[in-house]
Amino acid sequence: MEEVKEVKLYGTWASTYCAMVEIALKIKGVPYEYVEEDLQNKSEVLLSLNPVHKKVPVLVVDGKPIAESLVILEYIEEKWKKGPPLFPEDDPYKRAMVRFWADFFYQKMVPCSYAIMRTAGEEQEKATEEFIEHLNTVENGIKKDFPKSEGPFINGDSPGLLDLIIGSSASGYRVLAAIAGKELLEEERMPVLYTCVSSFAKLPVAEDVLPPYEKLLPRVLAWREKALAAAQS
Ligand SMILES: N[C@@H](CCC(=O)N[C@@H](CS)C(=O)NCC(=O)O)C(=O)O
Repeated sequence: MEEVKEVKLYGTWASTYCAMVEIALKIKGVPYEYVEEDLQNKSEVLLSLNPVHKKVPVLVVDGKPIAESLVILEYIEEKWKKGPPLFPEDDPYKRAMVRFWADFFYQKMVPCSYAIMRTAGEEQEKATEEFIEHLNTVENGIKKDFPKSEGPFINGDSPGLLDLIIGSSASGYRVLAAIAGKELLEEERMPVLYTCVSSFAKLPVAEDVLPPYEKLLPRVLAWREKALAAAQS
């Protein structure tokens, strides 16, 4: 394989998607340069690297850009095979289940979390109940599909793709809970997810990257104010 000369990650500090990618690079031991983007004033470079979605994260490897966090994570796994594996290596069925639950996170949980952040009253209560239901679905699904997981992570004793995806929202679940006024990720009711998220957040590679709750909360509250005002106008 050709040797990689330059890896650049365009991101923004409050983004779960960017955190997943940055932590994956750290897990794999890939040296990279991080470029912080201001999403209110996107750089021309970002717009040229991701002209389709105009979003972060974008990973640029020797000048070639890759967008969309899940696509990037799979690329990282394939490109840097020598680092710790992000997918179960022994079983195509397990790899399919990793992809299934990753897709569930993106298709079901993310839209629901946005609904909690930008609504109030009954609408927000409904979104909150739906989010808790999704967490329970993932908890039960993970127990069924990865029953012999040893260690705190869904992937075993080291974090894999699902741990990255679910664990990178560690502060995000707390922020959502604060906004919804209701506990979401409860240790007693969801021990597998709770252990995955709390163990992930304590990893040195994650601690360096994940936004602290105290910094994330005001950012999300400001975004929420704007979204609520826009909905009323
Ligand atoms: N599906 C994309 C979502 C990325 C995304 O939503 N990024 C946000 C930051 S969290 C963004 O760049 N927003 C800018 C915009 O919407 O204009 C992924 O998985 O990478």
